[in-house]
Amino acid sequence: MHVALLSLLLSTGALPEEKAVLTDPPNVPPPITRTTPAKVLVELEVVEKVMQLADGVEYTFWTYGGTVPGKFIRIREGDTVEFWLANHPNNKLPHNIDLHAVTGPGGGAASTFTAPGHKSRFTFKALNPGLYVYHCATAPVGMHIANGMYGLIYVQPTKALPKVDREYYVVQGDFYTDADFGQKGLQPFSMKRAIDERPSYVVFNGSALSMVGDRALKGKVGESVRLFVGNGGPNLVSSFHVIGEIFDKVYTEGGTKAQEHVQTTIVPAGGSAIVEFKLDTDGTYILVDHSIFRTFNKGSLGMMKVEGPGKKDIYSGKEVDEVYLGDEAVATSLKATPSASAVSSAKPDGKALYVSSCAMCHQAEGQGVPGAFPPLAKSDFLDTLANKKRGELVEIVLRGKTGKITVNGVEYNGVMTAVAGLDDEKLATLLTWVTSSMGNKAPAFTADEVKKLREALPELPKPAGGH
Ligand code: HEC
Ligand SMILES: [Cu+2]
Repeated sequence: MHVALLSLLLSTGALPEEKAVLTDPPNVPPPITRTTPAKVLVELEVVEKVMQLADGVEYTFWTYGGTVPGKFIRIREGDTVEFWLANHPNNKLPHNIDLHAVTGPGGGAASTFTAPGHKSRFTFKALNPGLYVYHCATAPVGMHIANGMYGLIYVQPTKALPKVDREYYVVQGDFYTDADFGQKGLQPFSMKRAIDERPSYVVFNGSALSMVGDRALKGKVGESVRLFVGNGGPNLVSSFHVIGEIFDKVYTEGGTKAQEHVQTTIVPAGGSAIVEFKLDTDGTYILVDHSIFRTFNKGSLGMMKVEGPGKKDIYSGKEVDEVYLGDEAVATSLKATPSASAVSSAKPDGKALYVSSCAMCHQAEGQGVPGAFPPLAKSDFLDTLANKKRGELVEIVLRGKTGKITVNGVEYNGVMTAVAGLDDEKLATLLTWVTSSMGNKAPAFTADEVKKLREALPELPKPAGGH
């Protein structure tokens, strides 16, 4: 660049601009090699979607970028970050982001509060190096985090850590469904279990299957590995351990000082750790939360497959197996995958429609969430609709509802977005179920009736121009 122009840029403080590389778990963006600060553009999109929580178990996750954890963000100490949060128009709820790497109120939460179909921007300067959690902080906060709204942002120190052969991204999270571990089908979130801190699933990278079989992390004998480990919680503290490895170094709590020769490191909810180890010999190494029932009964199990040549002087493998007649020897064997109690519950009926279209807000038993989502169970408001204003009930589902309402003596003022994907037949089945269960009572809906009620709805005003 022309010298005069360069000095002009420097004197006005203009930083070179670049777009951050974002990656899905278990991948980490490449190390940053520049040696001076930059203005970095980060664009993150919130996507609400159904994915596998365990074998045959589905769950409606709320994500940053379509994965749990959300995209890994890598920036450098001293960078200025222009941060965009987009909320996909098909989403049902507003969201925001609190990045623990941000110095400033709420970590960006208030500045990024974004409705579906909108995007927001704020800018921050990364003052402190380290590995930080980010998460949603929209009410009910616990519910947004429990549904998978977290990820890691690494602020690479000005003096970067030594280069390693492989870097991976692993984040633990606890999940709360009504049914216990392994119940097949789409499982709704349970507010009760979340408040009681009684998860049915504790998993790495959003699924009991995220790092097993073909998806196991890979390595080769002789290589060095760095894991960027986080814990989204919302509730549990992780005792992170790799069976068969010793961490040569742990940057505890995601800071910049290292402890050496560590077996198990604590990763607090909303916290992190950077662990490093060398792959000295071959085999399969198992990533676990050493609160071990979580691993064998709730899914917190990942694998790293390390390919040979093995080093017999470091680990021999089994050398002898002969008969021994001592006192009762108790053999225990570790199972490689959590056992799923396969109880099928695929019911293409009103209840299933309720679970997939309404329960994420109104909750599995229709009990609602205080201060956010009104109850549908024994709702006097719903009773009036179902028995006297059936057209309005159809309208609420098809067009959503906002504004102050009183349900069973309690006031709500929230936003229910329109529920998509229901034809007349499905809507009739759904409404029949909602209005005749959960303590409610009303005549059944037929597809014919729903069709008539729908056609009688007043024309929708044309949506206002784009934003
Ligand atoms: C994205 C969250 C969300 C989803 C999904 C949702 N609702 Fe709602 N619902 C709300 C909110 C918030 C209100 C309160 C709106 C207000 O304050 O005006 C509400 C209000 C209602 C009401 C009136 C109040 C009451 O409790 O009786 C009914 C009836 C209702 N919803 C039915 C449903 C049905 C049926 C479905 C599924 C087809 C559904 N909702 C899906 C959030 C949701
Ligand atoms: Cu959110």
